Amino acid sequence: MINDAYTSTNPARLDDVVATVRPADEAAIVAAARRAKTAQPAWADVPAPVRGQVIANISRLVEANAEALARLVTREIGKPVAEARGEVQEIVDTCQFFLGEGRRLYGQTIPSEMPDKQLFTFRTPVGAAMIITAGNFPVAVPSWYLVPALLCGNTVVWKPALYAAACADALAELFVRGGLPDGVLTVVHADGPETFTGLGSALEDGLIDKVGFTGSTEVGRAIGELCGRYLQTPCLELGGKNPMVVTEDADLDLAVEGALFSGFGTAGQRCTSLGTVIAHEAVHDEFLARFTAAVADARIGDPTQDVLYGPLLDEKFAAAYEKHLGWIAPHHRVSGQIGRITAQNPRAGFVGDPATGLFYHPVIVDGVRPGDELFQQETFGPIVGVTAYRTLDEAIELANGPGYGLSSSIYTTDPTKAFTFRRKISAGMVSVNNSTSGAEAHLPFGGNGRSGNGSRQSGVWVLDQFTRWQAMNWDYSGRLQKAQMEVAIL
Ligand code: UN1
Repeated sequence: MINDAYTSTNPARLDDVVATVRPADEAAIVAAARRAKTAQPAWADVPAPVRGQVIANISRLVEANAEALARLVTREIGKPVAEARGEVQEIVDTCQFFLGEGRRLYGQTIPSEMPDKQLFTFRTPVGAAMIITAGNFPVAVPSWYLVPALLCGNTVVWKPALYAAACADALAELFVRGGLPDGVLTVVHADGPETFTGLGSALEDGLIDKVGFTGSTEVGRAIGELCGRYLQTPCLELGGKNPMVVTEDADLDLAVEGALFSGFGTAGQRCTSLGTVIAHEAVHDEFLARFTAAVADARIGDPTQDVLYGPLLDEKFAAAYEKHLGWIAPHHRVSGQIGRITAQNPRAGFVGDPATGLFYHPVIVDGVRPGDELFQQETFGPIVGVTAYRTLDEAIELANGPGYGLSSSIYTTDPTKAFTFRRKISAGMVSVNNSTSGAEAHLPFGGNGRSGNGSRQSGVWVLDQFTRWQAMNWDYSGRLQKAQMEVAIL
């Protein structure tokens, strides 16, 4: 497999080849790691404000090339162009946040328990990082790693998803043009098995000091185990089964809008996509009726047009999603058609020609229960479960049930319910009267349980992923003062 070229195709027009790459073997991955490790000390010697200037250059270049990059995202992974533009904006937002951090990267001065002695803390770069990313956000989510990692003085080997190879190359080119010296950022295109063995060898040889991974819980667990062997804590951003609670006092139209966007936007292929709506029994039927009507009205199809969603990411994701459709059980109530949109299984008002790409019907499944796979597992496709609850405690128990813990949301006009939900939900992110997806780029992003290992990306919090705290003490008393042994109590 590794010597075969990989072709990345447009999922909306499968005969459109976007890129052809030759996946790297294990030795090439180790060589890239060695290159990053070798380049790192000189990059760390560049003053942080100057590294911040490079991030500023990157930001300007991304802005100047925003439309072309957004169009490429749409072409390579089928994301509707309005969303793709938002994704590119998310890179700019990330750069804007961190370019100023180059002039901060604050440490602390701390009093000593002894006279004539001063304590300090410094943030030090971790070293060489290997960043492995999914292709559903082929440029924004990688930038969440690359920008802070580079700003903090680390070098990076970036292994993007093969099906998003062209987007990765385009983004990396803008980064390098922004002023990164040779070896500071290397893109490696590789299949999963070679990435895993290559990473293992690089860790064994001491060439990689930090791993960042965004992808499935299953692969994240394997990477976590591998890193643990080398006493490393990777940054793991994994799946989600994100719940939305709709209380009896909620604004139902707002809740429907949120469910439509986070359940079916991006064809449900965000880690923050809505998994299950948990609606109070008093509003369940009304919510379901309005939600079903909104979905029936939605435009789906050609992602270069104004559509709610386009195709699934690639053939592999489409095949996996078809298996997940098999989780629909006899006790479920399904509205509308299911499966691939074809001439035999058409959708009224479909935009474009369904035969050209990987287009799927939106599916609402009412009556999901905790015993169902559909209730417990991430589906990564345009399918949303609905269930009813009686008490808020029951709703929260249902919301926590699957054991993920990335994003969550509650629609309510009652602040007590909102704050109770915030306190009792096990999730890294909580929205009130807003959808589960669409996190802003300067808040901590990450999850609990099956969604990750507690690491947080974005904002100042990610600095703790890409720097280590170094403590320093400076004794200017001219004698040996011993901590804990000579504190004078007045
Ligand atoms: C992902 O799907 O990996 O919050 C990230 C959101 C986006 C990021 C999703 N800003 O929906």
